Amino acid sequence: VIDTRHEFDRVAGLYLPIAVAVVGIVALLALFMALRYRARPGEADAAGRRPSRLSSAPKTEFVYVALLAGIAALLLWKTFTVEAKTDKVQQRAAVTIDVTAAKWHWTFSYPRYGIVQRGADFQVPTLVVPAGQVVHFTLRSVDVIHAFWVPARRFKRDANPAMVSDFTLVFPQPGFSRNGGECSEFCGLRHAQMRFDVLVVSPAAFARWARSGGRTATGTLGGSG
Ligand SMILES: [Cu+2]
Repeated sequence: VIDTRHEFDRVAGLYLPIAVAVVGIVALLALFMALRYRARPGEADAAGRRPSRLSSAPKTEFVYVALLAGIAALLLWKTFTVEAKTDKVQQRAAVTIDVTAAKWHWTFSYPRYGIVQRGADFQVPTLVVPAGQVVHFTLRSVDVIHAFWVPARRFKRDANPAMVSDFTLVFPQPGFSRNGGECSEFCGLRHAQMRFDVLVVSPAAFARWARSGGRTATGTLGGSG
């Protein structure tokens, strides 16, 4: 099973120190140049000297270009590898959830259990999933482009009216997250209210809830918080 949060955090963990190092090196060099080579009053022309416009250090420059190209290649390779890994739809999902986005609410339906968690304007639905198991999602939109976003999973996917999108996610730990999901593609007036709660429960509790046709109150399922 692929933990999207772990995967994306690892990539971010690679980018961050490199970004900090680049900013630091550039800032220090700029400061050093400004201080070391600043024009001193009367210095240049009085002695008949002009600052040289010729500067070349082919070896240093080659090393530095090769280093930058190497870093860029590494980041691209890591990014695309992780993207490919997390985009791969995993087989043998424990449950399939059909997600429908509309202005401005979400609907989660569990076709195998006949359960529909329907949101409405000003009413946030709950996405209920079993912990530690592969959850298969199909994602569609009935009107404009929305985006399904679960920040805790570091996962975001567009909901496009012209096509159905397939993906799998794993939610490792039981727990309840108020407004744990939201629309991340501006979709009109009440875009900001287009959210959903995320309830991750043990597989046993999920099975109980599913068998009850979703009638078990979600508050009793044991997602803490
Ligand atoms: Cu939206």
